Amino acid sequence: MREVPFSFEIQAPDYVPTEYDNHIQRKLSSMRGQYLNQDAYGDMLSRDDVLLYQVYELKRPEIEGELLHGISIVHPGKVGNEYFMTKGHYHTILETAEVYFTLKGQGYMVMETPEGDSAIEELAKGKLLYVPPRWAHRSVNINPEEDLVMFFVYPGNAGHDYGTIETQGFKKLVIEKDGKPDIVDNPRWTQPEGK
Ligand code: S6P
Ligand code: ZN
Repeated sequence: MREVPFSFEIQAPDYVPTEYDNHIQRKLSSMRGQYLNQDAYGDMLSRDDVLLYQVYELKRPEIEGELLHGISIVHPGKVGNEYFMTKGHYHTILETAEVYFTLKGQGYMVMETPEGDSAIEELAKGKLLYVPPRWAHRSVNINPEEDLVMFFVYPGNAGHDYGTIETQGFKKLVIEKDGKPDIVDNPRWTQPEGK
């Protein structure tokens, strides 16, 4: 791993970085239990294990002081009426933030805290989103035609905690209603204990 400054390019139209170390491809089968409409999920999976999103990461030491960074690409589509989205996670070290800069497409970042606070911010080309420490985050692509492409950067020691979200999802869901995105309560979600 290089210990000298380096640079690379992230260019339209596909925004795949000219340098990367890991290429993660998350398919429908890795999202079991995440979409509200389980029948639609099962039907879709029986036809094809669709590619939902991809992440290109540059490898850096996972220690305080380093910055992990790369590109995430969420493809367009829906499971039932719920848009394609990332799994979503808390950082293992809760007190670590993250920055997302949208390069292409349209979507929402769905966020919440362990105390049950919830927030949703629009993602659109040219917009920068700051996700403060303690906020779990999931990106959702609401454009039926286009990829949602974002550059992200976060502390090297942050780590990923997927378990909490896998268990109960996020408090809010982004679904399509009458041809438009709509934000609704997740009926599976419950207030965290003692909050
Ligand atoms: C990592 C950062 C992104 C996500 C990516 C995929 O902290 O938030 O790189 O990993 O957007 O989402 P997920 O929830 O599958 O890791
Ligand atoms: Zn993150």
